[in-house]
Amino acid sequence: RHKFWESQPVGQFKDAGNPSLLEGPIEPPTPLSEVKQQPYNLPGPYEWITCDMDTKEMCSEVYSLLTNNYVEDDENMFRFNYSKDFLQWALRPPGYYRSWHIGVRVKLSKKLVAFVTGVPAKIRVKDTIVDMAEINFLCVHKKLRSKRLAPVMIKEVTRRVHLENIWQATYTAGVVLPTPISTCQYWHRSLNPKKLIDVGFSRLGSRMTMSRTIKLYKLPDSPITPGFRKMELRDVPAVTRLLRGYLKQFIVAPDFDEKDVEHWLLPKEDVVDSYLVESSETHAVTDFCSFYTLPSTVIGNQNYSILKAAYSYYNVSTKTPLLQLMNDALIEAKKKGYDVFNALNVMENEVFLKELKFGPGDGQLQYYLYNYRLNQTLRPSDLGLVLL
Ligand code: NHW
Ligand code: EN5
Repeated sequence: RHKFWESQPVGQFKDAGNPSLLEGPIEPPTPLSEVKQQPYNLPGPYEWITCDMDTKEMCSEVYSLLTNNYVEDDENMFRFNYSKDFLQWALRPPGYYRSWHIGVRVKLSKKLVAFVTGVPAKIRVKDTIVDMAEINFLCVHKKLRSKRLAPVMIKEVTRRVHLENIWQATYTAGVVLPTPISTCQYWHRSLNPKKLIDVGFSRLGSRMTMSRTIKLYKLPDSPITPGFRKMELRDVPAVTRLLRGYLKQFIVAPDFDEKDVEHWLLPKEDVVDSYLVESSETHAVTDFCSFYTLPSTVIGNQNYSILKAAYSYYNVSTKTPLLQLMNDALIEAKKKGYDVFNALNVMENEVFLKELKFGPGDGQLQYYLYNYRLNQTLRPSDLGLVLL
């Protein structure tokens, strides 16, 4: 069934629930001198490149490959359209390795035809903080699909991660592979219902008119919570404390320091938005919410070419009810012109999804660990991790 994945150090379907298998690394690290020093072989016409994401030219090439060939929904109506600024942000966090930004070109034409990336992250699994790679943006050009290029891409990124003495990874995918640590559901909150219906993202409910639908999803013009404002650089220490305290309760979560919070959560226009609640009395930061911007190309529509989507990222409530905090996030996203606000049922998100009129999507997201065994499937609410 899974010729490639059956050969990899990942939990296998046949091992599910076998208590004699211990939690933790599946294979021990090998001495660095034993890591393969040469890249894996590619079919003759292709060559490996390391992508320098500092340059506009490289960013543009990657952007074009992904914009035309990356993830689509199951009916091929929408395709993720990560912006160049987003890619630069996603791929250059603190401590990133340029060697983990891997491309494949056609030797003759120099055309970029495949891509995969890793970025380093400290991920806590239960009580253990593990140095990992977060693997993302695996993409093979549509014309080169089903030629077993993906396993070569995965083996090559694995090799380059090993060369940095890192032996575990985490990744998410829409497809089921051996074997998910958790299966999560996408939920969607309409902000611009008329456009969503026009492009086929959502459907007019039965016994609903367009004007009733628009009214149903109406939001106030500005946030309701006193002290709600955009996060600033000076807030990094307080937000780091708040977030670290919050993420402790989850079984799998990132271990963020101040440098990470500055990178991942300080607002960056059209990439990541973060808000907090500052107490008027103590000036303490009591609550936090954030979302990232990931538009999708609308594949065959006469009227619209882009769907502007916000994705719920990290949220923490200690004083403001999470419901009210997220309602304020929806209001900000609406003000900024987003068409839809998406969220996974991870962390405590279940408490606001239905109440704030999110509806379940047709997509799921599987979470995975590489070379790390967990003896239980986790509930989405056990996950404190959001990958881009
Ligand atoms: S998930 C998004 C992945 N990208 C897309 O869906 C874009 C559109 N699709 C494509 O570009 C986020 C191609 O269809 C891809 C597959 C490239 C997906 N993950 O070349 P073949 C990520 O980026 C397996 C892992 O013939 P293809 C996370 C498949 O099961 N494996 O297929 C990435 C089969 O193996 P099997 C996937 O369609 C995590 C084999 O690939 C996969 O031309 C990567 C077939 O290869 C997926 N999303 O290309 C793992 N989709 O055993 C990182 C298919 O079943 C692991 N496959 O025979 C950790 C590494 C680091 C470790 C460090 C210690
Ligand atoms: C790793 N970082 O399927 C990323 N999206 O539900 C890779 N559906 O947008 C992970 N099919 O349900 C990839 N509208 C996994 C996701 C791939 C993309 C994907 C789904 C998630 C999605 C939409 C559009 C469906 C179009 C037809 C959807 C319904 C919305 C409706 C709004 C009103 C209330 C009820 C729900």
